[in-house]
Amino acid sequence: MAFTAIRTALSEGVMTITLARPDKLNAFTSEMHAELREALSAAERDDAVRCVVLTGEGRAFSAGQDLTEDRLPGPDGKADYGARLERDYNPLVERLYAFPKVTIAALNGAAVGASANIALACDIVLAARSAYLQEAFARIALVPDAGGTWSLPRIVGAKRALALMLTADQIPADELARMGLVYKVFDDAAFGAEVMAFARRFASGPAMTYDLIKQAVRVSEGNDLKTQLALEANLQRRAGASEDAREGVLAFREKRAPRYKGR
Ligand code: T3D
Repeated sequence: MAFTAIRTALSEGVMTITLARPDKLNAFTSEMHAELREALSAAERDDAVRCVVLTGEGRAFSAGQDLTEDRLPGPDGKADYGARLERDYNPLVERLYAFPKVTIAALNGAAVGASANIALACDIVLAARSAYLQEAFARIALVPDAGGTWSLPRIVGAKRALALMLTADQIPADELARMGLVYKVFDDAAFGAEVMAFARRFASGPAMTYDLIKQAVRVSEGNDLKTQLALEANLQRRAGASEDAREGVLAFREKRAPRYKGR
């Protein structure tokens, strides 16, 4: 499929998906959603892809939903603000949470509205120092969506999440890192190279184990300790039986770097 609203590039096991409507700060359209679905399916299918980086072209990661795009009609034929969420955003967010490979949101610039929350649905968020995140919804009298009311309180606590969502303030990258929303901040000039260097480690890592780690953390919020301990034992059984686990221990004993195959 030829893409127009995004670009994809595969390099050394890292699939970079770039939101590519820079003139409109990479605001999401139906077309962008469709292309992103296609790109994520391709990344999931392709064994050569070990890690997916989602980023934006130009000065923004993405400014959220394209506010000039017509709303989808509801059953009564009137504009229905929930319809696009149900059709496009909710499946995307669920898909990112369940994605079997490591996902990284690389915030090259502003991450606003739904796009801020799409970034938070990725496993790891990296940011350029000039980037900011803005739960901008209340400024246009809308409710945070794309999973923000679920993810933000879990990451920063309910009080801080409410402050971010009620004020709709722009939060700079260094502060995002202090809050735990961003894992690492890199200087703007080195951002692209730093993101690739960071992502490449997952390309040579134990892919199946990463998926199991993600599964464990994904369900931990809803589990009590006993259930989670039992799950860990099961997942460890699976990880321990993998070729990669044998290779990991062997490489340790032989004092060399492991050569993982992802199985
Ligand atoms: O269907 C539904 O609407 C429900 C779903 C909602 C989900 C959401 O994501 S709601 C939140 C939507 N996003 C926003 O409210 C952010 C809107 N944008 C802004 O507030 C500002 O653009 C920024 C603070 C992000 C950046 O400001 P600034 O001054 O750096 O840039 P700018 O000049 O405002 O924007 C540059 C261009 O991008 C400009 O186009 P132009 O005039 O040069 O042709 C601007 O209109 C365009 N742009 C920015 N954001 C959007 C957008 N175009 C369409 N949709 C946008 N969201």
